[in-house]
Amino acid sequence: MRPEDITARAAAVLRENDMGTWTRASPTLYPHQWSWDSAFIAIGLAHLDTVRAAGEIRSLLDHQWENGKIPHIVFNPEAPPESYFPGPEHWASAAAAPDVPAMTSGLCQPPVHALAALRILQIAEARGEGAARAREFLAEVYPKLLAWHRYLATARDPEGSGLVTIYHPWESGTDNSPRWTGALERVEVGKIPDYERADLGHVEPSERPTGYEYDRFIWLVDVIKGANCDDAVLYRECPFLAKDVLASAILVRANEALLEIAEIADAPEEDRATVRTWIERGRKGLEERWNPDISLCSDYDLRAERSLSARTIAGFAPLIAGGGRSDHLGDLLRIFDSRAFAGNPDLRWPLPPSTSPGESGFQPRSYWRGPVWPVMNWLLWWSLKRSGEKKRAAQLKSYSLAQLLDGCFGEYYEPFTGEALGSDDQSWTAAVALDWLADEEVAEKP
Ligand code: 9WN
Repeated sequence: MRPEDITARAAAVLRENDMGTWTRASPTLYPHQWSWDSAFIAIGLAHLDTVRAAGEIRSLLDHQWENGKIPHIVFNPEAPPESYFPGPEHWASAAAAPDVPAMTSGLCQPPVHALAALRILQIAEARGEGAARAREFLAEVYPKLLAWHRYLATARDPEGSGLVTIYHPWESGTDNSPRWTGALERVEVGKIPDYERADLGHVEPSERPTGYEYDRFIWLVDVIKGANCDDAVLYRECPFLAKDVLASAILVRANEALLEIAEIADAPEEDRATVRTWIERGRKGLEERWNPDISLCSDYDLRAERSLSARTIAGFAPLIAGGGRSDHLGDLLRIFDSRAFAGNPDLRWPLPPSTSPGESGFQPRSYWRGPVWPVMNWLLWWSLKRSGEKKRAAQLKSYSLAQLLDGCFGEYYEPFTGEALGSDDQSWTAAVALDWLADEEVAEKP
């Protein structure tokens, strides 16, 4: 593909996956609407049509739970039951409570939504069209975003630690990452009925989580359903209970975006004071999870009361949250450039693998255990830019775009060969490409 064709191809991928008011994550592997995918997709869509981009987030928020939770999947009623497992029928019993919207999963994913919503306005301003409507949209969704962040700051952080608790690796969005190996090993699988994995019909099994991992994923879904997704019960009983530093870092930045949205929505000062407390608490919580042995941030297993110290891209959480200690930023940049990540001399492109090649759980083809994820590079690029690391950011962007010249818009890439893996025509890959390509024009507050 020629560089000048990327924009048109990326737009075509989003069109192909457009289901009218929402976008499926990919054409076959993921026929539903995923929470954090949708947020990234909205950023890409905004470069094509800011009204449609706002609609993407609105359609997700239409399925928000009463308690503020944004479900990790909103199921497509038209998708055949065998197209994705576990599908809506599997989750139905969790939605027993009358206030739970039908056709949603009971989990959640990292809170990128406020960032995406605000970016729609920034893009509208850069394009010189639709800014007034984007502002109206932000005022409209502000209470929902506030409720979402409040849910994360309370039900998912009863300790007031500033860190988000998850009940399932799917909630981290980095499902089979070595981040969770230790915590998953401690999960004893109970009785689960036979199940058939739909993903293996679409993707090479070596590129997907293993059967061992899936049994634990499905067992945890059953435990969560069995507790009717009640956070207090899950806090007591869920065998997997962990503090996720990546989701927590994203929440810090999302809260900063929410403060800007609060201004547009003319929200009461009391709300803003609360959001400022969450930001402060989040940065403090991440500081406490700094692991000097690996110069990265570590997740925490609340059940085993111990650190989960794998070297993965989630460890860059303080860079993503921003505003942390400058000596830690220096350490993070050193690790980022080192052979543990983007400086590894064997890489096809100097782009950080999802798991460090020096880590024992590293596997270059297996999903979050090693492949390079364009969407993660977008997050790191955006964070580097916001930290004033313009040169590194520019390099990350240009190599990421070079990687996408294969025209596959892969879900993830083999780090040493650059081969596209997982699903092709993955919506969020196309979306971040569109944002990279339009980058120069979009202004953001530092
Ligand atoms: C489970 C849709 C989602 C992403 C996740 C990614 C993968 C699902 C799966 O696909 O997870 O939620 O079936 O493997 O890990 O980050 O949101 O693209």
